[in-house]
Amino acid sequence: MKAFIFDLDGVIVDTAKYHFIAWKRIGEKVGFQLSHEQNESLKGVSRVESLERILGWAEAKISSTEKEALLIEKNEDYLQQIDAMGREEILPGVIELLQFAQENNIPVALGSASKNATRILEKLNITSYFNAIVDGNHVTKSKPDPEVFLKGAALLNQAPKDCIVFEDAAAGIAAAKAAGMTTIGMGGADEVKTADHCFDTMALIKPEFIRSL
Ligand code: B16
Ligand code: MG
Repeated sequence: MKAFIFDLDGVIVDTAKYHFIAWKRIGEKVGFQLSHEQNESLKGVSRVESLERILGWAEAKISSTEKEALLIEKNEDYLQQIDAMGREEILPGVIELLQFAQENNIPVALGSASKNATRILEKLNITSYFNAIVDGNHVTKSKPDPEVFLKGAALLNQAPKDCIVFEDAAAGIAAAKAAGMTTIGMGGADEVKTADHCFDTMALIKPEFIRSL
């Protein structure tokens, strides 16, 4: 069977709501109200690029020192919320699919844009399910560039065509497609409808479906 590559935010756990709270506060600092739709478009986008987009929407011109300070402030705020998170926040069906992979010797990698990925996996106590971790600290180009997923496949010693990527964001689906991988869009948002297959939750993914791939 093929290898699995999991995105983190929006696939394993819904951290988008915490990013939203933290980015909203940063937006307010430059006199801007970040909308829910705008936050949706930041999914899978790196921290630095997210700030650039918010400053663009706000038409705010600030120095690189001020940008650096806002990035630190955003991350501290975000981490404070993440640290209060528990295993009950793992999305439905995730543990079952990770266990299925383990029982069937399917190699599993993480392919996330987040620089906080290892901290989040530790917090959720699921690090041991992953044979390889590629996150925002290991890539130079963010999604929709395929780098994060190609690195994951390489670490698993798998050909890209033999990898199945679980993603919740348009940028992530585009990245996985560019890598030549099978894509599974999670969460039911319109932006992931371009994926090869779509599921509202992982609890709906049955072993027969995985075997059919
Ligand atoms: P951090 P993913 C992405 O994670 C998030 O979707 C995106 O909203 C966030 O800006 C990015 O990680 C960077 O996160 O600030 O923790 O480095 O969906 O690729 O797992
Ligand atoms: Mg995501």
